[in-house]
Amino acid sequence: MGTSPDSIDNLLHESRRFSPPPEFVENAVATAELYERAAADRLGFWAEQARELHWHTPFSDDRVLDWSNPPFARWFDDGEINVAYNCLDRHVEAGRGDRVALHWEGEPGDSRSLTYAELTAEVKKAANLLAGLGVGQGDRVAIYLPLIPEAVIAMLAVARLGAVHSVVFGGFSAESLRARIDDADAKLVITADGGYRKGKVSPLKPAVDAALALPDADGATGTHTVERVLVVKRGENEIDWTPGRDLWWHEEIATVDAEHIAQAFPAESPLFILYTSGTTGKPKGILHTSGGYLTQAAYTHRTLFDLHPETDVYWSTADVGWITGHSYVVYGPLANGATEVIYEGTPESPHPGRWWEIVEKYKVTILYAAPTAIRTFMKLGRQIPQRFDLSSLRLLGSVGEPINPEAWVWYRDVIGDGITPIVDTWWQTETGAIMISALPGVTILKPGSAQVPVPGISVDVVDEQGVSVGADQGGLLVVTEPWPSMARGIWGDPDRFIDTYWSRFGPTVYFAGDGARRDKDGDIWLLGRVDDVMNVSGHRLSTAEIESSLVANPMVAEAAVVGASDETTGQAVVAFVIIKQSHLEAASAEDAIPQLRKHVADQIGPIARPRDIYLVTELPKTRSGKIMRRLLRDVAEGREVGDTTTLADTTVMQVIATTVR
Ligand code: 6R9
Repeated sequence: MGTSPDSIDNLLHESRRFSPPPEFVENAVATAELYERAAADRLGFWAEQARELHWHTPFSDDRVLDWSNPPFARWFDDGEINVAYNCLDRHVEAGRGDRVALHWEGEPGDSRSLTYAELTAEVKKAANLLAGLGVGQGDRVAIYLPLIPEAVIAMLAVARLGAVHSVVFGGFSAESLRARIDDADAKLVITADGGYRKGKVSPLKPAVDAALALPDADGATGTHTVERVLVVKRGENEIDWTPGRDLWWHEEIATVDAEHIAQAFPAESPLFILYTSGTTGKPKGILHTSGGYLTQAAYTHRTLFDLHPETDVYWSTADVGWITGHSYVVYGPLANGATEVIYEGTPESPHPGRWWEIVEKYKVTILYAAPTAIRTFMKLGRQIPQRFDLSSLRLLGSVGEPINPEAWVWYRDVIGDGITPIVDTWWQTETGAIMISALPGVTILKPGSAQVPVPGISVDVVDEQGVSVGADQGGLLVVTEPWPSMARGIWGDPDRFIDTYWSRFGPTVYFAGDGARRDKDGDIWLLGRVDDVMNVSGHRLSTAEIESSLVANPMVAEAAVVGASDETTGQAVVAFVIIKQSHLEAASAEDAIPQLRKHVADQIGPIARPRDIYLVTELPKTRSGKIMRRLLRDVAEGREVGDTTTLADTTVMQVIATTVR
């Protein structure tokens, strides 16, 4: 089956354009000149970005990139660096120790702010604590924590020692946690008794106990690699204790030395492993290293979020269990000396205005969130954010999925007061940092399009043969030149790394797995994962385009589209739609469904008209906000629903399955 969505013209007829406000342009960090510099001397440009960091041992000009053994790149490889030093001590030594690094907000409303000096002191102690437990260069540490300051402290302490962290989402099951511990041979697990989610304490330590009690692949118990479990007290929930193995963080940290000198590590030292939940098969442990990763995380954070660290208050709503939490909660912002907000809980706890209350409280200026959250707020209605003072916001970001033009415009109008630029940032766990995004203050924005590669990055949209497609054509997104924050492999499985990403179009072309279209201006529109592309009577349709069309209808808050097998058309379009609160009474299901089918046919073409539309109240999503279309496809095809363990709310599928049957 073909995979590129290339057959229907004008699928996206979005013509709205937004220029940056003049005051924004005047003070913008990014300038159009960045493109020229990067194009004139790509490696020189990246070396310049890398030199914004502190190098214990500078790298040589002729060692910027070693690409002699693709796809295993080496960047700045004779340089030595300490990632945590760059995020902490450097700012304190430069006299910025009194600046707030973290404003942490707990879900129940407790809060704690740490300056750079305080955060540095905490990380030094934590590094001594971990070193005392035998953690050293190259050792793997699993982190299974809620979003509390200790999550950031633990990650930086591991990095400071040249060890490797593997952060596992607090929402993952004991089985998933154990699989990740085993794959990485972690010797230490850092967890909490529990954390707050949706107004309740959600236990974590019991899942660690259960994970470590599970039999290994050969059926044997007690064979795991974990020597110690370090437990942060947060939820105050009852937990079991294994003496000799389990240790309280607060007790141990009280006994260690406060001073710790950061050592230099080679630029290519592993920094972290992060597992991506593939649709099938064993999760992939994506490996990132130090110097190149930090270079691109910091550079993109500074330029794409227009960071003015003295005055901005930045908030990325991502959890640290997601790549966005690594690059744009921990490493990018802290390397840049930003003041940022981190929030433990869910957007609706204890009330649906919680996020906007936090924006008002901390006078957040830059907000980075996922389209799924934006659509949820659209569903609830603009009167909720309008109750809060959001006038501090001056830049908005989006990540995780294509943002439908309607959601984009709503975000700008309602949250951004009709003036803030929006950066729609495309990237992946594997790319480590943002790859495609508008430059705020430079690019004229198009709602729904991620637009242009970041200066220094080279991407293309190609057909099945790897040939660049023309204007207004769809195809597959590829990255054609190596980049500093690229994954260095899949942990323990170099062949799978090559097979998955570097074999389809040759050993130096990165296949991202996303469909994309380039419009007449050369701007890139992401069309969703290639496996989300449908083939209806030989026409290739993208789930993202039909979803955007549905969301553009005033009745619709959210939509998920899947291709279900169909005897006559090969696949048929099946849509799951959430109707906005304000339209629920007005529209009866009998009226809404035919209207929406017609709407899609009118907007895109009769071929895209959904065969079935189901009205639902929730969609199945992962904790990073991605709709799990695989599960909806199971429902649409009348199958038993598959593995739901990575869903944020595992009950959603039962509700949907009942609605449909
Ligand atoms: C950062 C992150 C990667 C996949 C990626 C793509 C989708 C992310 C997007 C986007 C369209 C954007 N994606 N950002 N699609 N526009 N701005 O999400 O990493 O969890 O590894 O997911 O997410 O499909 O391939 P990760």
